[in-house]
Formats: sequence, C-alpha cells, structure tokens
Amino acid sequence: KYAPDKKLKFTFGLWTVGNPGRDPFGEPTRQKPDVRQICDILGTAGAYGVNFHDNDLIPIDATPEQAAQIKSEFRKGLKDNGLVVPMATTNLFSDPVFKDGAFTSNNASIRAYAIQKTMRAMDLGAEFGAKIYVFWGGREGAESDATKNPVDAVKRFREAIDFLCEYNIEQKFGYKFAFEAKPNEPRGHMYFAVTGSYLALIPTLAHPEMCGVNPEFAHETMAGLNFVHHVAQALEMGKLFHIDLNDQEMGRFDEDFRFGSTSYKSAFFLVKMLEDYKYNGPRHFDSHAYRQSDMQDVGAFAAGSMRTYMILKEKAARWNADPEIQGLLKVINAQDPISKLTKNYSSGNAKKLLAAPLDRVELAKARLPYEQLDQLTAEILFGVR
Ligand code: 3MF
Ligand code: MG
Ligand code: MG
Ligand code: MG
Repeated sequence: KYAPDKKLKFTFGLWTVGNPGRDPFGEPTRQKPDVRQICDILGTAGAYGVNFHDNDLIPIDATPEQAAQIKSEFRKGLKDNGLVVPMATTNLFSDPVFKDGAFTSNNASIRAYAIQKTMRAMDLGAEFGAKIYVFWGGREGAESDATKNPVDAVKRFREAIDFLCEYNIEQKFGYKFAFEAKPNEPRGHMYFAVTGSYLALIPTLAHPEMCGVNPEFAHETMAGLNFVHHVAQALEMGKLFHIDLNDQEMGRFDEDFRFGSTSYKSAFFLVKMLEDYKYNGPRHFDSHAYRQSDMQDVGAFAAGSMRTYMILKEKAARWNADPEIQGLLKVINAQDPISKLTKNYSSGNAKKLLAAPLDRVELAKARLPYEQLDQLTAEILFGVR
C-alpha cells in the first residue's frame, strides 16, 4: 500500500546509502559498498534514481582507465535496477585544497580550480543524464572574519556561478542550478546560511532563470528555524528546483537522520505542502543510516525513508478530506468583501478603504479554534483519526 511511487521521484545519493558510518570522533563501522551494490540496494527498495558528487563516482585520483571501468559498472547497475540520475553535484569540500573555500577562497588559483572541477563534474553529470546541478558550498565560510572579506565572498561566488551558467548554455547541458544553504558545519560560519540568502542572491545573477534552490530539512532546522517556511518561500517564487529530505533535531550537530524519524509534525506539514502545491521535482533523501546499522539495516533505512513519505502523503490527503478540519478552516479563513479593496491599488480603492467601518474591537472577537484544529491534526498523525 505504501510502496514508493516512481512518479514522486524518490532519489538517494551514492554518498548517503554508501555512508560507511564514519563521524568526527570515530572510524567507519561498515564496509563502504561499491556503486554496483548501491544501485542494487536502491533497486530493491524501489527508488527512482541516484545522484552523485563527481568523486562519489570517480575517486579524485583515479586514472582514465579506472574512471572508464567505474562508469561502465555504474551504467550497468543503473540499467539493471531501472534507476536514473536526475541530479549531479561537485565535491568542493573533502580535498585539503578546499580547506578555506572553493569559489570563495582567497586564492584566485584555487577559485579557478574549483570552477574547473565543477565544469568537469558537469560533463560527468550530463553523461548520465542529470538535469539538475546542485551547489552546496561546504567550505565557503569562515571561523574568523579576520580571514576573509564576506562582501568579497558574495562577489566571488556570483562570479563563479555566472561563469558556470555560460558554460551550461554553451555546452547545451540544460542544467537547472540549485543552491543549497547551510548555517554551519563543517565551517564555523557558512556564507549563504539559509535558503533565503540564496533566494536573495539569485536576482543579482546574470542568469536568474537558470537558478533556484535545494533546501535541506536538516540545515534550517540545525539553526532552530522552521524549514517548512523556507521551502514555502522558494515554492511560491517558483524556485524550488530540488529538495533534500532528512531529519534533524534543533540546535544539534548535523544529524542527517532518516526522513520523518524525529520531527513527525514538521515532516507532515512539509509533505502536505509539497503535495498540495504539486511539487514535481525529485524528492532526494540526503541522510544516512545510524552508525550502528549493518548493510541490511541500510536497506531498511532506504525503504523506510520512502515509506514514511508515502504514509505522510496519505495522512495529508486525510487531513484535506476531513469534514471537521475543513469546517474549522472555513471558520478561521473568514472572507469579507472588503478584502477585494486591497487586492489592487487605485485611488478609488484607497478612498473606500479609508472610509471603511473596520472596528478593531469587533474584529478581535473572531474565533480562532486553533487548539481544536491542532488536536485533530495530531490525532491524524497518531493514527486514531
Ligand atoms: C551536507 C549536505 C551535502 C549536500 C551535497 C549536495 C554531502 O550537509 O547536505 O551532502 O547535500 O553536497 O547535494
Ligand atoms: Mg546536509
Ligand atoms: Mg550532512
Ligand atoms: Mg544536502
């Protein structure tokens, strides 16, 4: 009943299912699966696709022969499991060369190397049919503002993206760029800390139409913010090109938990919004199994991520169809013909509005049975309604 629906485009990263359980304090706890094994796990779980950073697929120091060999294995793994590659991205954070940034590094040669590496990774993504290109600035940031000029950082980032947009056009890749914000980790402070930072940058780019965002549940949540609201703004602007689903507790390190594993209510409202507004991009799970998991449990993690989404989708439909909830929504969204006056400005409307008998004391008496509405929501989630 809750089998993953291919139309919802559930995807995982090679780096997510392939996460070997390493953390800053401990060594890997499981063998890293190769690309073939990852495709098999995702095929078995019923995923739609798999995404990669350039170096998830091809190690940074691979020879051309090794690269060709891995690519052919991957191609076979995709085909045998009916998987596609909707998104590709660049690893601009693991190698020591990026220790103080990639596009925003103080060193112009490192900035050039980061752009070159991205061009090559765009070629690689295009080879596998990717149409969305994600930019997560893992090392774009600072621990001390003595070290880099944050105004220059914005300018340098823009310069890199403008250059890469032209490359995208010239090569006819047809990529849409999706920027992924994060407040901190691995840097003490990361530039473009929240999705809204990128939404504000986009109109200043040479090709704003090509650029949107890839918000991640964990990222705004780490900073104690309401993720659903950030996604809402991107959605309303037509800029939600991709989304990273996972879970996270507020104020903690980057946990990358299985989607819907801890914040049931936020996950529910997120799914409800994506479904209500017919988001049709990929639903990417940027998360990994617990460090305690073995490979069999990694399979359960992948299947569970999609199953939870399907369950929440059903709960959202139930919420929308619930007569009592709909009745309450009518009460709280009271419409008054006066609202027509403020839709568009005209001097006539302004005059009418100024003369309108709006009685604040009367207005404040309107009922807002929010306790009732929230309880009904909770009961749907608890499975008793
Ligand atoms: C880190 C992330 C990244 C990005 C990825 C681009 C390693 O917190 O979320 O995952 O999502 O680099 O897709
Ligand atoms: Mg993340
Ligand atoms: Mg992470
Ligand atoms: Mg992410």
